[in-house]
Amino acid sequence: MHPILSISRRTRRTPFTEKNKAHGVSGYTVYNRMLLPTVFESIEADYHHLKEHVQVWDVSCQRQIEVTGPDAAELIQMLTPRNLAKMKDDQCYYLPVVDRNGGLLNDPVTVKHSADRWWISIADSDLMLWIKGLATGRDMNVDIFEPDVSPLAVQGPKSNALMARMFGEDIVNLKFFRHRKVKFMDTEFTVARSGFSVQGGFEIYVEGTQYAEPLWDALFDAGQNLNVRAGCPNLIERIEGGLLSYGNDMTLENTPYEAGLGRFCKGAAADGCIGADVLKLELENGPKQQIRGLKISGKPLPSSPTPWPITINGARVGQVTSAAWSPDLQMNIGLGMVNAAHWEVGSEVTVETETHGARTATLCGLPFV
Ligand code: THG
Repeated sequence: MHPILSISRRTRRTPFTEKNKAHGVSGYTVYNRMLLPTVFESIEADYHHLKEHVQVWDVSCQRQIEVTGPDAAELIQMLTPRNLAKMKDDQCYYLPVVDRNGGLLNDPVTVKHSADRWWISIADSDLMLWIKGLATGRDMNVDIFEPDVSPLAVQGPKSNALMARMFGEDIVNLKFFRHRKVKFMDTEFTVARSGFSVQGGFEIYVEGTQYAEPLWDALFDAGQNLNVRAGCPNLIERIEGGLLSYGNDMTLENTPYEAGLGRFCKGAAADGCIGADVLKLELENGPKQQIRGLKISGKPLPSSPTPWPITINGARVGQVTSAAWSPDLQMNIGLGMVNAAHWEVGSEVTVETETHGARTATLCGLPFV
């Protein structure tokens, strides 16, 4: 028997929950204490559709933390080793956020509206408490709160076509990780070119609940002959694309260098962010382990909530944290942390699955596609 997950008021619904149901959602997870769809038809069918057409995703669980006030820019820079000095008011940045040990607290997308108004679009951890604590401890002049904003992603190769029909041709000129305002009915929304797939697309930051269902319906009306469907972040597609999931592929136990996010940490020491000295040392000495892709042999493997040990001659050298069968690559692909002594791309390792025995695997770089 499969036990069910009981949902109560503590698990927040979203402004799109009824729409997901109407469009056949068949699996959910909980993310930032909010519902996040994981499956509609099947993970494989959803995957093929995402790579060919266009999908509308309820990613309301990517909650925003709004930071406003004269000290906002200074506070945000304290959070991250990524240098924000050149960030423009219409940019989004992917930001590693670390503690004093260099451990990852979250990996949000940050939306800069102006020097004194930011949204931090968080992954699954209680980052607002950390930020409020810092601001309190340093007596900074800022307001920090979770606004009523629910991101709706439009992802897939036909996302340009759908967004152009909705908001006018000029929207296709929006560059990667830039944002602008678009009009809808008698309101306007921030739209960015971003999203948790590598198929291309947009994220609409829907403010309030009043316009959520009308916006959803308008997208489906406009996308009818584009074969638009309701969808969600897809496990297979995001592994192929090398997109990491906080809490799965990296946790507080990992540094940004271990997670392969070193390219987002330039200037860490110079900017004196929290954890800068630890990260500087790690940059000099190299991390003790690092994320790798794994090509795992044999028949399709199910995904597992428990990491699979990676071994060489019986000795543990790492663990697989996400895995799936890729229909397009016709192999099992995975993401895992591997110790420095064994992390060379091309190395042969063994993956000890829980239910399907030991499989040979080869380490590779990311992304897969
Ligand atoms: N969109 C928004 N908020 C989010 C996510 C999102 N918050 C939670 C979670 N997803 C954060 N994680 C990621 C991980 C990767 C990317 C975005 C969010 C991503 N990475 C690209 C890459 O690694 O190739 C590009 C990064 C860059 O060049 O800046 O897009 O999806 N709003």
